[in-house]
Amino acid sequence: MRHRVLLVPTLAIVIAGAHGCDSTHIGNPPEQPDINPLATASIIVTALAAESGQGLHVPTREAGIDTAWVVLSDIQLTPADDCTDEAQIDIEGPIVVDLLSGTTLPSVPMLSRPAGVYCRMKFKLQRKPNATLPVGSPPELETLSVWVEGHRSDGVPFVLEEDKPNNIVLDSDEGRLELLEGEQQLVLAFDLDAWLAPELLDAIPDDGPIHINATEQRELYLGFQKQLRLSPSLFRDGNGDGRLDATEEASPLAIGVDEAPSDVGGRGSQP
Ligand SMILES: [Ca+2]
Repeated sequence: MRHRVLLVPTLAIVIAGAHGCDSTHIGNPPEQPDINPLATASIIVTALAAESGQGLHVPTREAGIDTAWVVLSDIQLTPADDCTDEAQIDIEGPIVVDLLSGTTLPSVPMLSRPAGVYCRMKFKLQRKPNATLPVGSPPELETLSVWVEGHRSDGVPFVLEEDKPNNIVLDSDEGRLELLEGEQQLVLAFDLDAWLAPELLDAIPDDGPIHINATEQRELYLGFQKQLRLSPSLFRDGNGDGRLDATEEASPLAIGVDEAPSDVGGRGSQP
């Protein structure tokens, strides 16, 4: 049985600012009123630690998720002043994440962004076409974008195998998603409890292993796909301790929305 997920800062995304001023004034006095300040952020990618007492991802329940890996790519932040501007990919990936341990492969990617307000974060759960998986990745991720293993309350094991790419959109409102000048730490956390409906899982007359994928256990699978889009949220780790306390968790910067996965490309099967 898994215990409360530790939030381990293994995926650090450094967001350093670009300046928007004219830099040709060599020799001029150091007037810099229009220079956007620099924002530097590390991002932890992990599972949301469940405290509700319900769901598959809490120690108090007999059932549980024992393994949960995803492959992220094409992470992008969209500035609020032009929320249609999606030209910039901040991190291409693929980044392989063990959500239960917070382990990420490969090492830390870097990117540059100015401080300011952003309207959304987007990324894909897929292996980029022709991209090689990082060393140490589970072989299952050669063909899957999400791979989960767990067991029901009666001990019957299940395997969730997502071989389709999924476009994830986290929308922000009221300027919550702000990159502050200087260093900060953010947490991208998936609510694993929402991925599989326990009542559907428990109702399957099977002694396992139960396979949930595009062709097996269709109802569970389709529910998973929707919840996958809704389950991630981006938080600010205000005190930088690598964990979300109740106050931090109560104020997400952006949350997943059930947006049709058609605008970032990548419909269809994995390469
Ligand atoms: Ca914290």
